[in-house]
Amino acid sequence: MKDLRLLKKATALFPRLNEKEIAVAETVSITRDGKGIKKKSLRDFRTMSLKKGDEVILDFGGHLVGYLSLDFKNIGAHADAPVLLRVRFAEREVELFEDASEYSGWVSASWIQEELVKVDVVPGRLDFDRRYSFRFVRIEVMDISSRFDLQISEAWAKAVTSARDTDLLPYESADPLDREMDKVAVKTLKDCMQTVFEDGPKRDRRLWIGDLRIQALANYETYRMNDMVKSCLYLFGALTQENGRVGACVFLEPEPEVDDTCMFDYSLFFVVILRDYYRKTGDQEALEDLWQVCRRQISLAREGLDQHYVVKDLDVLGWCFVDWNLELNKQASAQGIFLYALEAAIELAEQVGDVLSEEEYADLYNKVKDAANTFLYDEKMGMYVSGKDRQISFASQIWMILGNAVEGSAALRLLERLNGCDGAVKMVTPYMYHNYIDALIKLGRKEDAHNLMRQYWGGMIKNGADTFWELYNPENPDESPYGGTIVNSYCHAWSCGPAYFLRKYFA
Ligand code: RAM
Repeated sequence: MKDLRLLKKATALFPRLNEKEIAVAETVSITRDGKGIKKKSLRDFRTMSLKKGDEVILDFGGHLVGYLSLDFKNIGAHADAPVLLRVRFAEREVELFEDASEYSGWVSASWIQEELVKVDVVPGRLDFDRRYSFRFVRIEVMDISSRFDLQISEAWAKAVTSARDTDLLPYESADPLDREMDKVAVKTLKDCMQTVFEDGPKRDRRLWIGDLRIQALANYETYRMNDMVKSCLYLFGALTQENGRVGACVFLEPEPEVDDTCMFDYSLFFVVILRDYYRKTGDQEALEDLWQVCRRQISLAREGLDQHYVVKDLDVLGWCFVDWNLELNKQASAQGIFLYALEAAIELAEQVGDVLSEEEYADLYNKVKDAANTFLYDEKMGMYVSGKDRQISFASQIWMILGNAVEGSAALRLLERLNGCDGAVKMVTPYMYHNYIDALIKLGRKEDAHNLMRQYWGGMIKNGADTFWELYNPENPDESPYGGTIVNSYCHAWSCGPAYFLRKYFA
């Protein structure tokens, strides 16, 4: 379904992209042995004379999203044949050690940031048309005539983002790690801020709703580009699926269009994002324009309940996202997320003056909450269970806490039991860790939240992150669920939460 009126409002609010030229910081060599990856400074690339088989690695000194340009010169005879180059772009050094031809994961290999290019005219310039997300560029001379050598006489990148540094609110802290976490989180957010809030500028380069929820929160504490949040909300609201469901993500090109992926939790987050946006801005126009979309999400989620008001568990892969963990059963998390979204819907119903919906949702909330505590709570274990195998997971407990199925000291005791429960299915993404931090803060366990943030996001920093990653397993930092780090995203929106938490709760 396309609502052209809403779509027009969405596109009218698209931000302008700002460009900045970035110079190469260093020419480096990057090697790996049993002890890890070593980066060494080399003499400047502009002085190198490259023959067949030679290579050069440029370090731009920090993560950027944009377009690379190279100037070339020939040394020796007039160029009598094209130069064949392989150019690889990497957000982290580790990606440079992977061979794209060996990649066989399930995410399309076309995401791999690598190009084979022919340079026909030397001396001349090569401007890359495709936008890349990178810090390192490795250029290999695959073939060149023996009558001349290649010199890269200049290299620079045009970085693009819609975030404006001048708008960034200051953050102060006496603690160096907190400052660093904030800096890296802000940079993550900034590089994901393009025409829309992208999930990752390397992959998937589009607007996903789960990521948007966290980006919007971080944005309110940093760049405050609230119209950009509004634009994204209108995009989702304008481009729903056939039955009116908000899709999990939206494409912009060639025309704005909703994806056919839908997820129980992601559709509901539309309501939550609008509530957060409304709290920040008091934008009555947006609330009135988008209220019916919210109502539809609630009624679709309601159709997913059984006769006892329990979310029906489904066997369909990806029916509800929650976390990138294929082992995880999503039922109890979905129940908690429904409660969480219902609370937002009740608040919005009141603001928009829809008394009937407000009453209906309050009643539904109580029923879904009772159902959670009657059918999804195991008295003996003292924990929420999910699915027919009664799985216990961090995600289930966290979402029940965030949805207020359990509160106060009872919720604190639940968390204690959870931490003592060896078999509980763990969290695998910064996205789910974000929700855990949120739950800890909600229960007044600020110090624990802070420590965990320092451990988890601080762990990425220790591993050299200058933007935060899509996935991080402290026990195996280079893990990839996709079959190779070359398709992992190392600047990923849902990881930017520390900028929100630190500024809002720890400043
Ligand atoms: C990943 C995306 C995005 C996330 C979805 C569910 O592929 O990168 O961040 O929201 O999956």
